Amino acid sequence: MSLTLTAGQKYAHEVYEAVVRRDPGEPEFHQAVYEILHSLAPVLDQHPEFAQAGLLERLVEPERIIMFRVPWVDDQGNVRVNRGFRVQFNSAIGPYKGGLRFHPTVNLSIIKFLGFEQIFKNSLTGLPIGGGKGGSDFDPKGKSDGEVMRFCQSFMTELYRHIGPDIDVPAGDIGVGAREIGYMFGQYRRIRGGNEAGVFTGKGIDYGGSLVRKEATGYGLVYFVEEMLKTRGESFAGKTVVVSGSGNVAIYAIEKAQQLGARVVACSDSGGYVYDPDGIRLDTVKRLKEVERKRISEYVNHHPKATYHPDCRDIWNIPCHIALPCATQNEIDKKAAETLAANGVIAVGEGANMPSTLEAIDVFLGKGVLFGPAKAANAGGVAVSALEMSQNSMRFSWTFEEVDAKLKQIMTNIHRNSLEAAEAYGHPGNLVVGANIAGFLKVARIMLANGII
Ligand code: NDP
Ligand code: 2IT
Repeated sequence: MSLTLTAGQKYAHEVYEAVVRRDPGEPEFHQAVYEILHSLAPVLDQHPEFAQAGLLERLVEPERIIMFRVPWVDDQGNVRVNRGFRVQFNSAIGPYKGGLRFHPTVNLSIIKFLGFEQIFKNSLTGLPIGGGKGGSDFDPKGKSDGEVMRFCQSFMTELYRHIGPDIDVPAGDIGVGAREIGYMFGQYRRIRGGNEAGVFTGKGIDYGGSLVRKEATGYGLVYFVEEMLKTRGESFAGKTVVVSGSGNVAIYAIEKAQQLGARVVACSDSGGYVYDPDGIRLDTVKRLKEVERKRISEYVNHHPKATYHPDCRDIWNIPCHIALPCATQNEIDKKAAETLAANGVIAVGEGANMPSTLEAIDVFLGKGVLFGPAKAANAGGVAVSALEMSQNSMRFSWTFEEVDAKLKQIMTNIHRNSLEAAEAYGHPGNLVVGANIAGFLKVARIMLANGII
C-alpha cells in the first residue's frame, strides 16, 4: 500500500479488505462495499471519531441475517424446496425497510449488496427507515397462481416472526409485485390474527396501499434525472431515451419520460430487447407484462415497424441522449458505457440497483456524462413506501396528487443534498460521491450518538 494514502483512505480500504477476507464468495457485496467505502475517505479524514468508534466495521456487518427453508408443493404434487433470506442490515434510522426479490439468481451476496445499498438510500430519503433486504431463489416465471400463492404462504410462515410494522417492513423488488405482496400479507394477517397494515408496503390500494407506490420508482427516477438535466439547461423534451427492463420500474420510467416529451425507443426483458422507431407503445407493454405475463418479444406482433433483438445487453448499442437501466445489477459494463458515451449519451439514471459496474461508472464520470447513481436516483420507490407506512399509521390516505408532489419534492431534495455534499467534500458535480456521503453522514451521526451497539 502506498504511503501517500490519507488516514481516511487507509481506514476505508482496510475495512473493505477485511470484508473480502471474511466473506470471500460474495462479489456483489464486495462491489457495493467498495463503491461506498472508497468515496467516504474525505469524510473519514475530517472525522477521526468515526474510525475510533469502529463505525465502518459495524456498518459492513449486518445486524442480523435470517436464512430459512421454504418448502412447497407444485401443481404436479412434487415437493419443492427453496431458500429464503432476510438481511436486517441497519436499524439506526428506523425499522429495517427494503424489498423482497424472487429470482433464481438470488443468494446471500445479492441480498447483502441490496441491503447495504438500502441503508444509504433510505437515509437519503430523509424519512425514518433503516436498511434491509430479502428474497428467495424461487422463480415465479412459468408458475401457476396457485404455486406462487403456496410458495408465498410458506415463505411467510417463517418470515412472519421476524417482521412487524415497527421492526421490519418488506416490499417488492424483482419478481415480487402486487400479487406476491397480497399473498404474503394475507398469510401474515392470518398467522398474527390482526390487521397490521404497516407490516408491508406496495399493498393493493383497497387494503392499505398508497397511491403512486406502483409508479414511484420509475416516476422518481425521471424526476431525479430531470433535476440532473436542469443543471445543464436541458430537459427530457425531445430527447431519445433507452430504458432496459420492462418490469415495474421500467414501465413507469417510460410513462413519465413520455409525459415529459421524450421519445423512448427501446425496452427489454432478460430474453432480448425491442426497438420501435415510432416510440414504445406503453399500453402494449403494460398489457403484455402486467396483465398477460408474456415476453417482450411479443411486442413486434402488435407493432410491425418494431424489431426484436435476442441479446438484452445489446440494448446499449442504440444511440440515445438518456439511458435508464431499469433491469438488474451489472447490466452496463465498461464496453457498454464506452459505446453509450461514444454515441453521445448526456445522462444516465440508474433505476435498477447497481446496474453499472465500477468500470462503467468510471467511464461515465470520466467523460462528463451526467450520472445518477441508484441509491439516489431510484429512492422514490422506498420513499413512497415510507409514505405508505405513514398513511397506515394515520389510518388515512393521501390523494394521488398529494403523494406525487411529495415524491417529486423528495427526489429534488436528494439531488440537491447529494450535489451539496459532493461540493463540500471536494468532488463538485459527482453524484456518486455526494449521494454516498450524504446518505452515510446521517447514519454515522446516529450510530455515534447511540453508542457501540
Ligand atoms: P420486475 O420483476 O418488475 O422487472 C424486472 C425486469 O428486469 C424484467 O423486465 C426482467 O426481465 C428484467 N431482468 C431481471 N433480471 C434480469 C437479468 N438477470 N438480466 C436481464 N434482465 C433482467 O422488477 P422491478 O422493475 O421491480 O426491478 C428492476 C430493478 O429495479 C431491480 O434492480 C430492482 O432491485 C430495482 N428497484 C426496484 C424498486 C421497486 O420499487 N420495485 C425500487 C428500487 C429499485 P425478465 O422478466 O425476463 O426476467
Ligand atoms: O430497491 C428498493 O429500494 C426497493 N426494491 C423498494 C424497497 C421498498 O421497501 O419499497
